[in-house]
Amino acid sequence: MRIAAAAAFAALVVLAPAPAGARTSKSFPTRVQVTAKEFWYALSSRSVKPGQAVIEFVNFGQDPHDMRVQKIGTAKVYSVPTVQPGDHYDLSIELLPGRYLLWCSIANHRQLGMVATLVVKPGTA
Ligand SMILES: [Cu+2]
Repeated sequence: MRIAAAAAFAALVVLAPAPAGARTSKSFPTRVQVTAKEFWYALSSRSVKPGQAVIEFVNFGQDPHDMRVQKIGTAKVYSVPTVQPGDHYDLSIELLPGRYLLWCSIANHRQLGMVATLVVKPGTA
């Protein structure tokens, strides 16, 4: 009886539907963490592979910060809204091969150093 129940449970687990929004398969989104502080950005990886990614923006500073993300040579700009100190925000993004510029759009933070480059290239972990 217990074995049968365990088997039934295992079957349920196997048959459980994928979470809503999950893509077809095996590939999990790449995660990159951007740490923001006065006045710089630090990236957990300087280069990542193309594809679906989550850029986790974390404000370790004492002032509010935000982030703009733009693939160099293209017009589209992704936005992380203003994040308060100690808070974070996950930006889902489809990364294409190339270079992305990241910067804070608040006041003159970009000029003060809150800018970074993320390289996206095939073959990167
Ligand atoms: Cu800022």
